[in-house]
Parts: sequence; C-alpha cells; structure tokens
Amino acid sequence: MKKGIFFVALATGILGLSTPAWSASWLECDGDSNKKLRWGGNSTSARINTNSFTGSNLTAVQRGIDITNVNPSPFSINDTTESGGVGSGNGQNEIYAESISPPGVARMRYHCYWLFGWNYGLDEVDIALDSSGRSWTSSQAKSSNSVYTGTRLPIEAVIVHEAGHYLGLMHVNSEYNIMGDSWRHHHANGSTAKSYFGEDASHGARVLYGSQSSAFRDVSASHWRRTGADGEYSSHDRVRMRNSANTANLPGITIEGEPGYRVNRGAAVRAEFTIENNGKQTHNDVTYGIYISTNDYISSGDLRVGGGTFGSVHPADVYTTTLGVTIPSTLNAGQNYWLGIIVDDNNSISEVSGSNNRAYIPIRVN
Ligand SMILES: [Ca+2]
Ligand SMILES: [Ca+2]
Ligand SMILES: [Ca+2]
Ligand SMILES: [Ca+2]
Ligand SMILES: [Zn+2]
Repeated sequence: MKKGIFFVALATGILGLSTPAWSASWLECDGDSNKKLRWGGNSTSARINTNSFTGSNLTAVQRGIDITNVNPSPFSINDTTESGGVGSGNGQNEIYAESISPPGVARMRYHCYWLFGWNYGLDEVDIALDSSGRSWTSSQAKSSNSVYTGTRLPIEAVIVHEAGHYLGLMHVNSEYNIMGDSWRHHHANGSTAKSYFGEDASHGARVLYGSQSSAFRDVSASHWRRTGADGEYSSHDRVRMRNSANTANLPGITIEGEPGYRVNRGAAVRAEFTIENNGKQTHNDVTYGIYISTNDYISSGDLRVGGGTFGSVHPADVYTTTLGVTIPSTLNAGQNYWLGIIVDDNNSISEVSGSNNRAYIPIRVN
C-alpha cells in the first residue's frame, strides 16, 4: 500500500498502532516507531465549511480547535472558513457536516511507502459531524449537555476529539482521555462544563511533534474518571465519595440532576478526583485544598476543610485518587453542599490556565 485513507476505527495495510506504557496512541509506517504518521511541519490549516456551520455552531467548532491548540507541543491548527466544496481527497483539510452514522469522524489520508527510502506522513485530514438530525449544542452550559442536565451533544467535545485525530492521535482505552469517551471529559465548575485536550492527548502531541520551547505549565482537576474500556475507547463516569477505608461508595443521591452522595456530619470520608498535568514537565509538591461550597461553583472563598500535597504529578500519567477529609459537624443537616478541590491552591505554579484547577462532587449532609 502506497497511499491510504484511515477512517478512524479501521486498522489497515502496513500501518502499526503503537501501544506504549503511557497510553497515547498514533500510527506508525512499517510498524516502525521511528516512522510516526504526522504532519511534516508544526502547523496546517483547516477550512471550516460555512455551508455546514454558521453563527454559534461555527463559534463552537472554532472553540474546539482553539482548545486543541492549547497543548504543550509546538503544533497548531490554523482554522479558516470557506463556503466551497468539500470532500476527502481534494487536497484540503476541511471541517463540515454530512449524514454519517457516528456523531463524528476523522478521515485521515496518509502516505507510507518505500522508494529508495521510506516516505511517510499525513496528507489530508477531514473532520465530519453528523447532520442527520442529531441534537447538537453549541453551548458549554451543563443545562444543554446530555451528560449533565441537558439533552444535547456538545459540538465542542466532538471537535476536540476529532482534532486529536487531525494531529495524528488514535483512540486510547487504557486511560481517562479525550481520545476515548470524549462526551465525559470535562472541566466543570458552576453552570459550565468545558471540553479539554487533557494529559494523554497532550503527551501524544509531544511524542509526535516534540515539546514547545516556551514554558507550558498546567495542572487541572476533573470530576470524571476512567471506569473501563469500550472497544478502542476508554469508558468514563463521575468520581465518587468513598468511605474512610476506601472499600465502598457512600449512599448515592441525585442532587440538582447530578450524581451526589449522602455524608454524615463529622464523618471521615474519601473524595475521589482526577488530577492531570497537561504540560511538559513533572510538577513536584503540588498543593491542593478541599472546600465545602453552598453551590456548584468552587472558589477559594469557599470553606477550606482539608488539603495536602501531591508529591509528584507526571505529564504523561493521569492520576485519579481518593483524598481523605472530615465533613465538618457545623454543616446544616438536610442541606445540599458541593465538596470541591482546588489544585495548586497556593498558586505556586505559573500556569497557562488556573481556572481548570477546580472540580466538585455534590453532597447531601445528614
Ligand atoms: Ca473546500
Ligand atoms: Ca478534504
Ligand atoms: Ca497518559
Ligand atoms: Ca490549571
Ligand atoms: Zn475517534
């Protein structure tokens, strides 16, 4: 096979799929780790089709690309708009809508052949979103998003996933990551849930394109975690409140449409959160605080009830863990609260984004 097209999910030809210890995945020509399929340079353009996306939908597609571009590699996608024709094999990288069976697909065209030496690389990637009446939302509001209290699929989430393919990344099922269940891969605080590229795809981008020379530091917290594998995709669900021995979940209860837990005043419990390092270097002695909030927006103004230090947060390894905390006996019985985490709560890391350091679990106090 000299040239090929990879409809993501189909393995073919002389390509190999890497399965390294730190998860992130890509295609390799001739099964050789020195021949990774990537773009030749550190930037390519993508044409967002304005016959497919206008207004807030266009903005959501652009936002998805912008989110992907915030990663520690030097690679970036330059998005433009056009109203012309679209198709796979027309030499243009395009983002458009058409009737397809999955919500989204990336069509990756590549070359991989030997002619007095190996030639390999990505040639064209198109991203298509299904136009056959699926309920999309351009919003980041939890009240729109079907994995929170809404009924719709966020355009932003599928674009961030497909843009990972655009870089050359493939599906990963062994870690919490955007190249798995991208519908459940958010930074949520207050009324919004934002999709993000995350540790594993950021690491994959660094494997393919190297690390950018400028400082790129970003730790973050999420209330999603990996629960298993569904084919090529990781399965994700919400983090949990556990008993003090970490042997069982606390009793569950739905709070304002989201999964919460019943906790007793004065009880020692363990709160689960996913901590990520989306940057290019290990961070040591990263502080965190545990907070109690009277609403779903976690801020440093909330009641700080515990905290500690993560000895080391690795930039290639997602860290989902439980943290011990005692529920204050001063809280009101029968009231809903939100137990939150703020990572780097002493603000010692100079970060690309500090707003993604917070996550919450709803609780009902007995
Ligand atoms: Ca075109
Ligand atoms: Ca095309
Ligand atoms: Ca990883
Ligand atoms: Ca951060
Ligand atoms: Zn995919």
